[in-house]
Amino acid sequence: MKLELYKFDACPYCRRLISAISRSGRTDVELHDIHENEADRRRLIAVGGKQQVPCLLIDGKPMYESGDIIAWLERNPQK
Ligand SMILES: N[C@@H](CCC(=O)N[C@@H](CS)C(=O)NCC(=O)O)C(=O)O
Repeated sequence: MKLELYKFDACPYCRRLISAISRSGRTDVELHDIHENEADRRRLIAVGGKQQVPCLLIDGKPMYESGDIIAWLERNPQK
């Protein structure tokens, strides 16, 4: 399963989420900073329909809302 997290550093929701990922020890979430990479910003809008972060692409399918993302990651631990 491919997991791609779209974020930017100043976003408090992103920071909370990335801390949770780090604490969990999982290493399967690829990070994409939309303030550092214009292609990533465009892809987020193209796939998700809006620029809001954090957004987790789960095999290319967007999930917004940090609380929902944290809950999904907890339900789907790294294999
Ligand atoms: N309820 C959302 C809030 C996310 C949010 O407000 N993200 C801000 C950045 S901190 C955002 O992407 N705003 C739109 C923008 O910057 O264009 C969550 O918990 O994920």
